[in-house]
Amino acid sequence: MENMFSLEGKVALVTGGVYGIGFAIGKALHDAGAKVVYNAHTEESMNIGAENYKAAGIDAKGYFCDVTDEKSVQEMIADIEKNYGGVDILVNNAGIIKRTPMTEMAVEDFRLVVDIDLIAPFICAKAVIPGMIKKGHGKIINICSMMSELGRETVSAYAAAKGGLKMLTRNICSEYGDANIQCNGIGPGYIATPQTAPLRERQPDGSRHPFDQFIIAKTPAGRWGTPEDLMGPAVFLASDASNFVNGHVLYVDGGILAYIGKQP
Ligand code: NAP
Ligand code: GCO
Repeated sequence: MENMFSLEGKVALVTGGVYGIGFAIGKALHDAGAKVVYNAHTEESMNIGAENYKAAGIDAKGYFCDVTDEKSVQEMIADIEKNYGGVDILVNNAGIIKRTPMTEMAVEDFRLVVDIDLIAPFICAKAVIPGMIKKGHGKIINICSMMSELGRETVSAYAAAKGGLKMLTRNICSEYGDANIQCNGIGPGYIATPQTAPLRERQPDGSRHPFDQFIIAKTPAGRWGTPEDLMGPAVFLASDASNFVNGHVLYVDGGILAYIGKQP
């Protein structure tokens, strides 16, 4: 059983894997035996990534690369192939959110969210699939969201992109399943990371943010998730243990999607 979860000899690329969910997944894949490679698109994030992996005692390789830039992604993948033998596991983690009511949202902002959260996973998957076909195996994990299923005020672009990412996941499965490539999603619930920090800010009187209270009440587990909650599911979907799981989104949400909510 233990060997089914081993990633020994595998190379894993985690996009934007410098902190938050991406870093926790990078660490999990390393702990399971993989060589971890990540990318960042700013000097600051490159430095944070280098410090975080060093502090965790992990010899990870960082690339300076914006996931929306196809040429830069292709160059990164070619370098990984040359120096580490190609990508066995791709985790499309890099992502952003903009919280703006739809009728006030600039089309440029909507496009930017779709560019990073949907088109970049296409660019990265397109870049690694030929190498995976040659190897005879591959795992692609797309980091989806509650918003792959649900809407809410202010997140139209994010929900459109993450809903699209769920369908890109199913389509990669449909198109490349016969090449022994498994493409699945992880749909994290509400996870405490910099992305959600504004939703957890304390109020001037010291009380919890109303959204924070709402999420605690809406989550059967009664708490926010942590990046560490995603480590086991990521190893499962990256390993041989999930070889017949394809086109699936594994929601790791403390039960949010199962729950209608408390009676007022
Ligand atoms: P985060 O803390 O904001 O981290 C996102 C990472 O993506 C950062 O390292 C960021 O780098 C990087 N990134 C953004 N644009 C990029 C680009 N163009 N090229 C390369 N890297 C880029 O977010 P997180 O909460 O860990 O979220 C990680 C993923 O999980 C995202 O896809 C997010 O949508 C998804 N997710 C999060 C939650 C949650 O509750 N936190 C729930 C469901 C899904 P910079 O900081 O340098 O921009
Ligand atoms: C929001 C949140 C979310 C989460 C996450 C939920 O404003 O509603 O930021 O969308 O980050 O993706 O799964």
